[in-house]
Amino acid sequence: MAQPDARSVPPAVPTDPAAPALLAPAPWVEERGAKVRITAVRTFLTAPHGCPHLIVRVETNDPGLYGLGCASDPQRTLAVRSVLDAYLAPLLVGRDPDDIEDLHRLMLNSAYWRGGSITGNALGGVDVALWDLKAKRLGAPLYSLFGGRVRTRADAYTHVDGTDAAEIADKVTAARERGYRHVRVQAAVPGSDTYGTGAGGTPDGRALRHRAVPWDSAAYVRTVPAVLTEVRARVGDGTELLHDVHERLDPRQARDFLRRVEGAGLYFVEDLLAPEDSAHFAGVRAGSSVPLAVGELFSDTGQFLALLDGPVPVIDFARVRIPTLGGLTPVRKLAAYCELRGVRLAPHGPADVSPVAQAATLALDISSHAFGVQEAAVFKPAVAEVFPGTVTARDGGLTPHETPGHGVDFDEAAARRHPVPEPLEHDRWALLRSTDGSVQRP
Ligand code: GCO
Ligand code: MG
Repeated sequence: MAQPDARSVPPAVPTDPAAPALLAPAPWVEERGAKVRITAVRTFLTAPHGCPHLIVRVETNDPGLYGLGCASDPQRTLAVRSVLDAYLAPLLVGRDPDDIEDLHRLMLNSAYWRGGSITGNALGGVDVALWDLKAKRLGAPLYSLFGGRVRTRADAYTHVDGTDAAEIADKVTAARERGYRHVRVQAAVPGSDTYGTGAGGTPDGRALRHRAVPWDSAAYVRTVPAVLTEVRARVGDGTELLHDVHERLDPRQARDFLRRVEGAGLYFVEDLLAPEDSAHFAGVRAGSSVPLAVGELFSDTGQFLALLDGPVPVIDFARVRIPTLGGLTPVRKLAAYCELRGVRLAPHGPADVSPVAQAATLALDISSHAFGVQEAAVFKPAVAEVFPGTVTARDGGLTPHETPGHGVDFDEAAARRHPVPEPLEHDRWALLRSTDGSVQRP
């Protein structure tokens, strides 16, 4: 039968499930006589935590068999959804969901041009759903497909922030009492915008149209290392303290920051440099013993290789974000390489990563020797209503479900009760300017 003209624009909604896939299935599928077929790839937008979550549901001709993935990119939600609805859904309908590697490469090639967070998150959403589906078919928890457990739980870190060392130290102590051994500390800087200290919106939750104060790198470098060092003095050595620079320093300022913060004994400093300045990690690293974590802004696993290769890796932790990197399929390969290179995983996981993605990440955490620590979102109560099975940290750790799949479900009716805000606030990171008026990396 003649294949439809490959130049025809794919429908925005899945084609008739009984129709053959747009392009010929893999050669072996017919011989295998596989019975399960993808009948739809559906996308859902919901915001029970306030930030938009984009969920992918891969459905099959077995009504009870479906997989769930997360394609959440708060900055480009509608673009990612369009890639899924207009391009990936029609490509996948009619195919056998079993051959995840084949389908991942098929989806990647279908875009032709590589990379970017929009493509990454769209592929990532489908990929996690396919792994969830496969595990459900096999009746096994997802981590079991990755070789089983290597640890009982994934150590997690929580966030605290404040204006002075005394206040922050009290919050660190409170986090310890909740069982966390790892705590990320962010400190406000008088007269400067700062990341992670609640300056992201107005008191009534409206999106900022501009930042009230500019970012002042010099003030940040003068202030924050001293606060972190005093927090360490107050809380003692029993707690792992982390800090996120959030890509706001240039290489010179980064070297100065590390010199000043040596005495705080940090577990890691995150995003010390912007991705565009990654070539400077080797030089920055040479002058300091402070552990470095980077990667949440990377949309291709290849961006890590420059930091992992060479005589000695120039980072200590890979901050992988599974949706953005295209799902578990590529990230599992990166995790294996990290293990070989002695670099630890510190997967990204604030509240703008949905509980579906968190559960998928947890399957990797629990089965990889490279795992180090997991960022753990503290979700609002409504999240568990939309995502039954949401994993929450207990005593500073996360434990995966033993049920088949990643263990998190999706309640469509509940999701509709928590619609995404209109218009979608997506330019929070474009509003920041530095003291000289130039646009500041967020
Ligand atoms: C982190 C990250 C987040 C990002 C957010 C962007 O370390 O958790 O830096 O806070 O800013 O995920 O959408
Ligand atoms: Mg970060």
